[in-house]
Amino acid sequence: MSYLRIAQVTVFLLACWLGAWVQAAPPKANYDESQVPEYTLPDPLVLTDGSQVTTASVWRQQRRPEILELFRMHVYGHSPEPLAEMNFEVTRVTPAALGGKALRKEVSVYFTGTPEGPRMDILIYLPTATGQAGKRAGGAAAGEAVPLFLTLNFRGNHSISTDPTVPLSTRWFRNDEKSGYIHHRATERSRGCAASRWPIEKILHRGYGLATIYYGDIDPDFDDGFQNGVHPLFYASGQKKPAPDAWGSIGAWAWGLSRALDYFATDTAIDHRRVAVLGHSRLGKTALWAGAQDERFALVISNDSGCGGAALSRRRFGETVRSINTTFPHWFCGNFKQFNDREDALPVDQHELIGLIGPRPVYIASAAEDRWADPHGEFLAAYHAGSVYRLLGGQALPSAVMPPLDRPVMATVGYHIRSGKHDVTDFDWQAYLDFADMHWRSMMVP
Ligand code: GTR
Repeated sequence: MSYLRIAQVTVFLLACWLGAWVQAAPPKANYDESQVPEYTLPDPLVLTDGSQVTTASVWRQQRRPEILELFRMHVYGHSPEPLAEMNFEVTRVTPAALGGKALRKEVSVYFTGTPEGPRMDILIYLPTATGQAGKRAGGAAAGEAVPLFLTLNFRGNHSISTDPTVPLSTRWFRNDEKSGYIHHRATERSRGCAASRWPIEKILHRGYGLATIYYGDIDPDFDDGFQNGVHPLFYASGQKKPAPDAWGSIGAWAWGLSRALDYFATDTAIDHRRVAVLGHSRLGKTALWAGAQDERFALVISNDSGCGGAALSRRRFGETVRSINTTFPHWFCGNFKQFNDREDALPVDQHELIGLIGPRPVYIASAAEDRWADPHGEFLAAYHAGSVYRLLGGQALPSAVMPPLDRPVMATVGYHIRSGKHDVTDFDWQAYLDFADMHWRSMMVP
């Protein structure tokens, strides 16, 4: 072959490769507010038959179930009831953990009723009478059942503090050599690697407990066609994967949060009527979905949850429905993929997810540098959930204009945009503790 011929073939192959690459590459994310398309949000207070919802009872009996079903059918999928055999085992109680400040409980939830089957491990810290006596704002005083924050974690229960006696998780993890996750397993070096996100002592000091579960206990976060985690427990004979309108991973993680609540209802040391469900990022999406479905969650907090969480899908700012469905095909239900590049065809938008939580307190937090999550879209969803809150006697966000940086606004709906990046910081926690105090003070046992 002549050099000319070789050069021609090379150019041709390069052009083919480039063409294929351009086709496969997702469109560039939009970060320009002026490029946000015109859109019309579905009205949470209009029934599908077009009639207006003007009373709380029509909301409760008709519109709320309608919206919930739309989210189940098109976004997160339907989740099953837990198996009747499910049970709990308190595997260890440590009365003076964290230098005496906490009572620590470890609880296993056996989804099929036996330790051999799939299980999730809940790590619980409750303030002790000796360490944390005295009157606190919204949290428990000595001897009372303790209200708590329930939060899934990304890196194993052992990652939230340097407490050396928390067992190292033996589950699958995403590799991260720097933090000590090697060959998909946690090593001792990973202990406490996420501690900056978990101000345990501050939480205890305010009279609240903290409960956490590694989200991979419920469903490992990678796309394996739903062969591991809890999904296969519910397959009919011969079934290989969930139906297009059945739960994906977010649905499963949210389901796990409800199973933790099932346990709390059996533990007299915990005030299960005051459980705040809180999550960051994909787990913020999960917290919102858990709170929307399960009305036993008394308060819901979304930290930087973005697309498929608090952010309005129709804005297509930062992460879009197509990009999330492409990178994480296992998070939502199969049907959600029909809305790639068709956000306007969605029968719901995320302000209605927040509306489903009403009239219970909900807090949406953004971070200024977290543009991928569309802070403005998160704020607007919280704002537009306001009509539902007002109908139900709650207080909506007062203004359609975002508050200044680092200035939390707290009504029944709360919101802040803090400076900095995608993360959970002490500033965020300070706001969440204040928000819980504000709403739960009145519920304190006199
Ligand atoms: C990103 C994803 C976001 C968010 C985040 C996280 O890669 O695009 O939707 O969930 O991960 O969970 O950390």
